[in-house]
Amino acid sequence: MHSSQGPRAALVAVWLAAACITPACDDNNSNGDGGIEELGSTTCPGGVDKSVDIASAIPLTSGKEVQGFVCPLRDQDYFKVTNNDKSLLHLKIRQTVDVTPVSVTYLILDKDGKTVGTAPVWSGAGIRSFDDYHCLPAGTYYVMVKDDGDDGQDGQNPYWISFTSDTDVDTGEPNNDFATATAISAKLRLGSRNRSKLRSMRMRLT
Ligand SMILES: [Ca+2]
Ligand SMILES: [Ca+2]
Repeated sequence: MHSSQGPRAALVAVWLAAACITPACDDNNSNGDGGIEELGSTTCPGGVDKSVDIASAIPLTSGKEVQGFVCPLRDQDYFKVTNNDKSLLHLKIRQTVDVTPVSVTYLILDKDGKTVGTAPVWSGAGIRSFDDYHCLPAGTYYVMVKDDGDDGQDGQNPYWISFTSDTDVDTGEPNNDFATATAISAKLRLGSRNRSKLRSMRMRLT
């Protein structure tokens, strides 16, 4: 009896030991940070950042360009930016090479993680580079940089990101959204030149 319990107890002990050493699902992995301790320098020689969410966002200083890497796979990098009152968030993100598995793209999130801005669809050739304005109320925002498609990583070739708050020179403001759209009449107005053209067309037709 004791002899039959012995092997069973041993099996349970082995199973428990295996369960303990099996790596658990790690939130950091799903957020793109493979864990700086988990990856060697050969995978991401540029380094693995610890920016994985809004709370760990890297603060950017206006006008100062900062380097980042999309590595490891599904890496997401968060940057904290501040938009001043009555201004446009001017965002620049550029890659340094065109032959790379990574195609950078970005989202702009508010403090609650809601998407309030997106990168335009990239249709250009060559090195990917964004230089875009986003009309946003004054406040703090988070730019999340990632690979478009989440299927590329590049630990050798960085991207660069910078921002400024630029004054909006549009004299027609405010008309930035549906609520403040400028109403225009659907009535067709013909100038004197067009009226005479219309008369001559009518004469030729009759
Ligand atoms: Ca990164
Ligand atoms: Ca990251």
